[in-house]
Parts: sequence; structure tokens; C-alpha cells
Amino acid sequence: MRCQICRGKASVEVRQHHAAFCPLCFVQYFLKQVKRNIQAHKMFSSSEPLLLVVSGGKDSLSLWDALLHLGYNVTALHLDLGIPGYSDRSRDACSAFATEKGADLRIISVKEEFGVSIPELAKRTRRVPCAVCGRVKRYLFNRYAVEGGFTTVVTGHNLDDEVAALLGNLLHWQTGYLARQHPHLPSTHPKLAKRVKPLYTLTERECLAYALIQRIPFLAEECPHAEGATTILYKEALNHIEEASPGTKLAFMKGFLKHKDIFRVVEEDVKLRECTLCGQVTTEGICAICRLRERAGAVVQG
Ligand code: Q46
Ligand code: ZN
Repeated sequence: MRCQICRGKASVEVRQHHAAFCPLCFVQYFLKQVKRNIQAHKMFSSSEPLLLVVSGGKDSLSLWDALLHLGYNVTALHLDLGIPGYSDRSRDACSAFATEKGADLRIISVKEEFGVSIPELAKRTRRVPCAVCGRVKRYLFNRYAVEGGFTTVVTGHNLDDEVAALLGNLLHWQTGYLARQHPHLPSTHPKLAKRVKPLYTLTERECLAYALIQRIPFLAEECPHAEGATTILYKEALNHIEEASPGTKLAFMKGFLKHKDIFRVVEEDVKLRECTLCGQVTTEGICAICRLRERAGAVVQG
């Protein structure tokens, strides 16, 4: 196999594009894809202050590396979820990367913000950890961005994440979620930061290849609560289809974005207001997080 750019020995195959690259040209290809996604969806300009959410895994650290290489004004935010063992290792991976690159990393913890960790909050509210975790993360990332003057929250969701979510939303006809699924969600309220996903066309395999070639010290371990999640089942099903028909995932994603206006009517029905307790944006009088706090009876800060 020859690199399609320099004709040297190729070591990374990108089957969805029927292409192969040597390590150096793959890095250039990856950076170009990221930049193209940012520009194609007018995600942000090079001077805008970005808040990149980092977990310590290959996707978010690869994106951090790519944004630094491309010269964007990026600050990373890591949220310590308080999951025994895993959270310490996640935080250490983020810190190691920040130290190595001299990059700006902020760390906040669920326990400091809510008085209890994610597992404890889930236990007290009798919910599964992921249901609580997803909401808490969105709430805290948005609040940190708006209060810190960041215009944009950037996340490392890749193509596999996006098509798994899309399949799940379609299987359950979650029309509200389908209306809001997009690599660039603009701000619709002064207290809501714009949310963008520059990796949405790059597969998990491509992110892994980039992280390995760039020698990024990422945490390979998955969160213990991810086990058994339905998104894993959807990812496996999509991997089977992709194996037999390379390019299906990308075509699925792009086709959805092309036809997504079908769901717009539902989106416009949603009315935004400010939570009477914490002031953050919600569609109800009291936001889901404040209701969660009340149920948990936790020591909280508003
Ligand atoms: S971190 Fe949180 Fe994930 Fe762990 S508890 Fe579930 S949602 S699996 S991305
Ligand atoms: Zn609230």
C-alpha cells in the first residue's frame, strides 16, 4: 500500500475514502479534515475564545492537539466526575497533555459543584449514572463557558458517536433530539454557549491513529459505567455494516444533515426561559439540574 500523497509506504488505511496514508501525511489529512469541518459549518473563527471539553480519552486529546496545531484560541476544561479510580486517571491524562504542550487546562469537580460525586448523585436520585452524568456535564460546561466569557463549547464527538446517537434517535423516533442533532448548534439564548463538534466526520479509528502517531498520552480505559450502554450496541451494528460497505457511516451522517429540516417544526415549538432557582436556561420553571439537586438533597452552589 502506497501513501496517496507522497507515494511512500502507507500505514494508515482510511477505507471510507478508499485512501491510505503514511503517518506524516495522515496527520496532515486529519488536520485538514478538522479545519474543513470548522469552516464548512462556520463553527468559530481563529480568534474566538473556545472552551474544549476534555475527558482524557483519545478523541478529546486528539482534538485538543489538532486545535493547538491549527492555531485556535483554545482552553480545555476537564470535569472530575468522582468515579473511583477512573476519574483520577482521566484527570492525570489531561494534566500530562497540558504540561507537555504548555496548554491551558482548567479542572472542576462535580463534588465541589454539587456536594456529591456522579455515582452518589445517581444513587440518591435512583437513576443510572449516565443519565445523571450527561445532564450534569452539559449544565456545568455551558455555565462555565458563559460565566468565563467563552463563546463556544467544543466537544470531541467523532463520527461513530454521532451516527450511534442518530441511529438511537431514529429507532425511538426522538424527534426533539433529531431536531437538535447537528455538528454546530448555535446559541439561542444569551446564557447558552454555541456547541460544536469538529470531529463529526472522523471515525474512532482515525482519532486513535492520530493519537498514536502524535504520541498523545491518552487514557485508553473506558468509563466503567459505559459497559452495557445501548450506544455500544448501535456502534457494533454500524461497524458490521461499515465493514461490508465502507463509507456507510459518513453517508448516513451527511444524508441526515441534508434532510434534517424535516424535524425543524418540532424544534421551533421549544420555548426557552431561565430557571427560577439557578438562572440557567431551561424549558420549564425549574431546570432539570435543580430538580435533581432537590431530589438528592445535596449541598449545592447555585
Ligand atoms: S462518563 Fe458519564 Fe460517560 Fe461514564 S458515567 Fe456514563 S456518561 S459512561 S460519556
Ligand atoms: Zn436551575
